[in-house]
Amino acid sequence: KILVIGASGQIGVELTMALREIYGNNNVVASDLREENPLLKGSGPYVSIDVMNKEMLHVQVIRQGITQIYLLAAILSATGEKNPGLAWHLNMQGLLNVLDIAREENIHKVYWPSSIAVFGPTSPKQNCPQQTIIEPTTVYGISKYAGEFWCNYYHMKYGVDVRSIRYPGLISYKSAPGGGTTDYAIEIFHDALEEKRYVSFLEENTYLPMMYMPDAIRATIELMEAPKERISVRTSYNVAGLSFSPKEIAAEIKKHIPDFEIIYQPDYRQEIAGSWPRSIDDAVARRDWGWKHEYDLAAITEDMLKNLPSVMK
Ligand code: VAH
Repeated sequence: KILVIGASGQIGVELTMALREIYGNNNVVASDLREENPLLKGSGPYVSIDVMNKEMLHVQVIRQGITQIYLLAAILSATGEKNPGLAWHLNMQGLLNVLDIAREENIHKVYWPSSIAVFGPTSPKQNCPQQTIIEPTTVYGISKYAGEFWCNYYHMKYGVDVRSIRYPGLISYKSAPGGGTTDYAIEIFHDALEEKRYVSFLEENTYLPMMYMPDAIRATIELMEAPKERISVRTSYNVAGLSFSPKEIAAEIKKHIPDFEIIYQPDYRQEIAGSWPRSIDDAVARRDWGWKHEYDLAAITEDMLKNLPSVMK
């Protein structure tokens, strides 16, 4: 039985839906601090869990007969810079609670996302490799990089089969984003449809590694289903989708909404975005477990503009 912690979040909702599709609704227990997301209501078990309450989490893992844990709960980059202490505490302690319970209860597999946010200004900007200089300059990046080493430690010392992916910015329409710097690439679609105008908090040529949610969900499942002998990285895998700038995504939207306009008013998130690579080298994930992304900017734009209206009403 699988437990998804953070099942009401941007990734959690879609990951829970995908896992239920594969393993059966009642074999995937959704949990969050917040209430159950409407898209999940009625499709399977839901329990309220605070990942910071280790004892309660431990009880639920035993009571629900959990054998796999997906930990999605975290405070993202932009929110994290406004609440450094809380971001560090939740992101770090939440992971340590899960890793400890996984060791004690012999949980078969654990999934925990890292992020391209681990890379800092001293990392290569283009095709940033799996192993390179990594000096994060955001609390979120620091917590994710430290978490990667804890995952590697629990695998090395206790044999916990924990696997991880460094997600790029994720674009989706089914559930709201969670306070990230890359959220502009989601907000732009909402505003294009509602107002035909978007005020971008990043400068026009800020290239960032991005990925459409269907690709990210598929990457997660493919990694978790890969034979353990294929897994050579027990910190976290680079995976790449595409890279684009606010200027480029705006131009793509204009192909569908000709009078759409964008203006640029960079804020504190510009510095965060500027510290990250422009593109990622995912050769190791491709070699180890056959990763390959599918959605390009044209396909993402078309799918977002087609599906967002039905979600926004
Ligand atoms: C954020 N969406 O912006 C997340 C992600 C690479 C970015 O980690 O914080």
